[in-house]
Amino acid sequence: MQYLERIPFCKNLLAKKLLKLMDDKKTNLALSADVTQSEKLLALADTIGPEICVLKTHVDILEDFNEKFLIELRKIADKHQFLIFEDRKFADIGNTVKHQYQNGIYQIAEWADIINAYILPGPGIIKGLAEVGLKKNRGLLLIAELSSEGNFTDAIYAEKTLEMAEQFPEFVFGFISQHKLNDDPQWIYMTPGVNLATENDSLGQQYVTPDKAIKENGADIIIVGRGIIAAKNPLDEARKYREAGWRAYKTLSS
Ligand code: S5P
Repeated sequence: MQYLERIPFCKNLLAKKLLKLMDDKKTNLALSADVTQSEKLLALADTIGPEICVLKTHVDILEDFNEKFLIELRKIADKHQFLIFEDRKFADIGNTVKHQYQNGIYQIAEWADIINAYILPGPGIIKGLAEVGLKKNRGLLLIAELSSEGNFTDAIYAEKTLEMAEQFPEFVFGFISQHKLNDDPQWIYMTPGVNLATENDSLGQQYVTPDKAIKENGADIIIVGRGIIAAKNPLDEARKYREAGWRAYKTLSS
């Protein structure tokens, strides 16, 4: 199905917005902007912004995090029309994640459209995050499968994650996964561990190509980090991934 055809099936409002902007901008590329300086992150967001549907952050790796940075990032996101995904991977009980989401130094709920979480603590984690995020029209991705070697996210774990998502479709709108879990058009699958040039790193990361992620494994959005940000010319590289991702989607949906 094409992105626009899936919109009526989504119960989460942000998912509708995301599918619409992917179609408008003609991109299914997410940039993982894993840098440690805020100026560098802002420069990447501004340069690569026109190429992407989502910018993924790890805000806790910034050495110079400050409020001005957040205001600037939000401005750039609005200018280039992409969503911000803070890859916080929440994993605690409901009451704790609620605070981690809305309080502390980062106040993630104030600026991140998308967050993600593990189901390990049970449904309370989703309820806690939803108490904060639903009224702000945010969305949650559940981590169903990891890309790294030796991980514990087997088929049973992924199936349990899907079952949990089905209980909270107003807030959960998809998965971080390596494979599509079923054909329900409301779920958006985001796949990290994508690289055109290499198959792994020295710390267990495992990569597939955009083509494999989308055509064989059913990803909707490819998440690319070092494949773009470590390149000599990140913008040129981002365009390559964008083109590869879009071509794969078009082949499948036409
Ligand atoms: O299974 C996963 C889940 C995530 S969110 N594997 C991952 O690599 N990630 C994240 O995607 C990881 O935290 C990093 O930010 C990004 C991959 O970066 P790359 O440089 O390896 O492309």
